[in-house]
Amino acid sequence: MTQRMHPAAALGPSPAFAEPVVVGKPWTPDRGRLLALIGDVLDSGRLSNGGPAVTELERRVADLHGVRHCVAVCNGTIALELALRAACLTGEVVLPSFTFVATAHAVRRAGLVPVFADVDPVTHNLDANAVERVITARTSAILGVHLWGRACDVAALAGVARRNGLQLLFDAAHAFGCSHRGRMIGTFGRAEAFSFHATKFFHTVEGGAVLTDDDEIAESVQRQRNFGFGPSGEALIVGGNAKLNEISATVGLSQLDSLEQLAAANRRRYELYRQGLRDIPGISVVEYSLAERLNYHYLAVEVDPQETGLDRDALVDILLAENVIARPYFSPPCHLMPAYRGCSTRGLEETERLSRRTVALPTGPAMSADDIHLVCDIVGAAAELAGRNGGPSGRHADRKLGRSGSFAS
Ligand code: T4K
Repeated sequence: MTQRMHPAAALGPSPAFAEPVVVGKPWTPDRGRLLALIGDVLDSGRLSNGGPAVTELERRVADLHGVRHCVAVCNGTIALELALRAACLTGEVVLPSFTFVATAHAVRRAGLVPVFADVDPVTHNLDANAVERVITARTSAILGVHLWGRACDVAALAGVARRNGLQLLFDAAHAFGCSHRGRMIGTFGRAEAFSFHATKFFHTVEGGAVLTDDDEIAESVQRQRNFGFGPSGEALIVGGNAKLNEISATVGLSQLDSLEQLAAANRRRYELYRQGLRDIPGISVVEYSLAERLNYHYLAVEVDPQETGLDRDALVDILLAENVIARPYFSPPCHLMPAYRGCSTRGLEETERLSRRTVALPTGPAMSADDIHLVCDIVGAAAELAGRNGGPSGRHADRKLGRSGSFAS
């Protein structure tokens, strides 16, 4: 636990936080109960291959999201890849570049060609007009990403898909327990893929799932995850091993009753950040629609270098020196990573702008109110000093502030 300090002290020679505070610190509700449940799994002797914990997890996650099928797998990247394969796509898939690179990897790993379309500057999600501009005769699907747990413009994307004869799928890695217009994310498009990674709102340490109302997709993902086996035990297709194990499923089950409590705790932290950052010029916290069910798991902030006086990377460095490990998500965007050299880089202006400006700050139950006040104080003091020293460029601000993170006088 951190002692709250005056920002001037926080930006002094020693870091404001004695220990690093991170984005995505894994959460489990009750360690004693969890360890007892894991003990039961070990005692049962059934550790994998579709045991009772995975089956129960699938049923409860499907019920929670109001969807016919939840097929649990070993991680979110594979969930997406298997969903894309199950949809029998060909050629090109349109997706955002402003996402975690796993989205693009899943497309490539499924033998498809990723074509990046720009995102909306306000929602950070795929811009339906930009999608329409990159569709060709080879396009077979649109893959939206509900970034930060905020839903894509599902209706607009569905319209584009319908007009062009395309399938629509979603990467819902950030959106567990979130709704869109009162309907749970997980029920849109032909299928949605979730990540249950340790850093996510709901986790199974590693894990993921495909949620779908489509029986064919569910059956295909079930086969693909288990060596292609059909009901007879013979391999009907060339499958792999993408199974979730019983201990991971148990970690997930231990959280399911506490998700509302966690979302409420995250929301309180979101409000504290909003208040604490409200008066700092050029710093804006992503907005959530309070009418929706949300997990408030990501505290994403945009930094306007002209107004703030320092750029996102300079701010990340200053926070780092204070032991605040902020994450410049998603930077670089997928299309600028070496793995995607050769993909079209045109028309991605908003993506590139956001990837220079956006940063995720630590939140979640491990962050106390005092911790959040302190992070806000650091951001405020950094912006104030950068503003006083007059430089909108990160490098300029950096010189003024000192690379060590303590402010040079
Ligand atoms: N689609 C989207 C939109 C995604 O965001 C992701 C994953 C996927 C698909 C793929 O799902 P998975 O295949 O991962 O299930 C992290 C996560 O590893 C990744 O799951 C997540 N998105 C992404 C946004 O963040 P990195 O490379 O930033 O991870 P890392 O190890 O640097 O950790 C991030 C932070 O979490 C650090 O501040 C440290 C903290 N952390 C992490 C772990 C694993 C902990 O405190 N404890 C831990 O055990 O990717």
